[in-house]
Amino acid sequence: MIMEGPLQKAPVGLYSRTTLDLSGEWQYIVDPMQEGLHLPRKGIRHFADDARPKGNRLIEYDFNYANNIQVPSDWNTQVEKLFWYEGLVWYRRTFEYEPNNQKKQILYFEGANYWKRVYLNRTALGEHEGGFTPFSFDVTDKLKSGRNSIVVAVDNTRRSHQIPALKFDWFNYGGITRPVHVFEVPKTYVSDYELSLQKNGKILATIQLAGDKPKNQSVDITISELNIQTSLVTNDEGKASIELTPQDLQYWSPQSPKLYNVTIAKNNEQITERIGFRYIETRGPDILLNGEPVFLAGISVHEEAIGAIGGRAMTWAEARALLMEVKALGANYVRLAHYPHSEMMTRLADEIGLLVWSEVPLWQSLDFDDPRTLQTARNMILESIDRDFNRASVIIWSVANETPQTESRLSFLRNLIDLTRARDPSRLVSSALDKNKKVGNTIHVEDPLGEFLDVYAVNTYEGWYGPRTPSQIAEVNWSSRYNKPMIFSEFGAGALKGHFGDADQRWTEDCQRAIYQQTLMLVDRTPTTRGISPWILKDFRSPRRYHGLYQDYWNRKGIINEYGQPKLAYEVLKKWITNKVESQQSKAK
Ligand code: GCB
Repeated sequence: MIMEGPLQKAPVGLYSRTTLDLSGEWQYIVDPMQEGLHLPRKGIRHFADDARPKGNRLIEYDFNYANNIQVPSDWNTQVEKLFWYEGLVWYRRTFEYEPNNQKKQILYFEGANYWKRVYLNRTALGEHEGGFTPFSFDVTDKLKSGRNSIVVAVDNTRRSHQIPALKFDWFNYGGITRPVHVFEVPKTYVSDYELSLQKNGKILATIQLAGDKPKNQSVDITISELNIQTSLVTNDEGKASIELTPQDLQYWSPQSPKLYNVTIAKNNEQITERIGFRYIETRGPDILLNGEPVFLAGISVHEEAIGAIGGRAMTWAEARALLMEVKALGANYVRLAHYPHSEMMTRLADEIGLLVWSEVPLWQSLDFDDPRTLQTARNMILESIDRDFNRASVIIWSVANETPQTESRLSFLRNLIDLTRARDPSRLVSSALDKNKKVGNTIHVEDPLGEFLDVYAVNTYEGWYGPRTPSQIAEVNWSSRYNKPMIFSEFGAGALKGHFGDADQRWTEDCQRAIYQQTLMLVDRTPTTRGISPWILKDFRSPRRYHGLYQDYWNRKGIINEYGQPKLAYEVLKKWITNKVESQQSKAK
């Protein structure tokens, strides 16, 4: 059922606003029969209504007697009996609030997996689909003075028209996995601002106002360190744009992740945040960062905390721990696989200097013929771009991973690529391709999707999934019909930490190391390679990894295990990446 709801494009700049953070204890009710979604009917009232029963009416649920759960959280790693649960769970939280009636109030979710319906004070606000992007509601006039109650129905059931669909190789953590906030903005407010460096060295700045009177308003942009202070006036659409000419701009790069304080201000609102400026483009097989060729040397990372439990809820400390592991390899790049990671991750990447590949969870087989799937994919990429447009670290939008080469998939992804480019011409578009043609020992990239990408990526598991032994990777070569940059977006092998043996013996650290050694030589002899992000930093939970001895529902392709302990392949990769990044820097000098 589609609810009518004031689902808004989430205002950007969350981390620069003062918010009431609703993290903490919520109550939850597990609803495997989906009873709570039914409209009120005799005897049962739907769970959005958390009022006390009147008279002798039978109500067979009560949030006040429900167990507590932390938000942000996934329910799987917090509640033992919900470890494997996929279905509907109701969350409730009450809080005191005094709305300022001169302002608008926004209820903002950083992310919850997968489908949600949100109620405030017993009124349905709307629904949202997709597990990894923010969504928000204008709750002005709906928030009361005093006690308020939010109820969220969250359902992580896998369905064929969803993204991802029925199968994927990571854990389907359900719940309100990212923080929830209430904040206030003026009646006319800054809903978006975007600053990006152009090839001509100027910064294109666009500001969008929304609310009551967005037209003909004066807004200021200040970047003191660059001697920029300017006033603009919004047009009939509430928008104002300008090209700024910075003096002595220090470009953002992984070696020098310079961020500037940028202030956007209008009469009754001021937002300050830190933004870096860099320019990314391709030329033939090269990727150029600020006009200089760059090799993207890094690794793939799932958003799962280091430690025995794993889990999806990310704290700053957990996010930092993951990205510092990437930095410790000497890397300048990270592939945030296979879905938009939390905003903390991209903000940290800005701060510590990592170029980012950001992806939407279009993974292998989806229902490319279902118009609902396309609509969801379009929303996901837009929500992702809206959130991260100002992150200098993000240079690539990846629209899909290993999708089958069919007609319907091609037109689906072309639609998505066109949308991505139209929305954000300042970044590169890529995808990890699948099923490349093998002729003898040569693997040839012919996927027609490659024609529509700026950078194409391939995943290769020679030595692991194929019949070859690690040493036989030496026979393999890659070629392509595209004169574009190529990234080896995945390669690797499963190894159980502490299990040693022969290089040909599966699950040993020795075998994983041999596959890394051989595949890195393959990377070196493939002339158009401009990046690597082997699979993967850390062992991660996956329901598809059944082997009782070696896996126990963990994908063991990490170069560190779940506790962060390195396997033998770690040093091989670290050495390769460090040399690559250092030789690139010395060439640039
Ligand atoms: C792949 C997928 C990735 C899997 C990996 C594996 O090709 O892109 O999501 O986890 O292989 O371990 O099989």
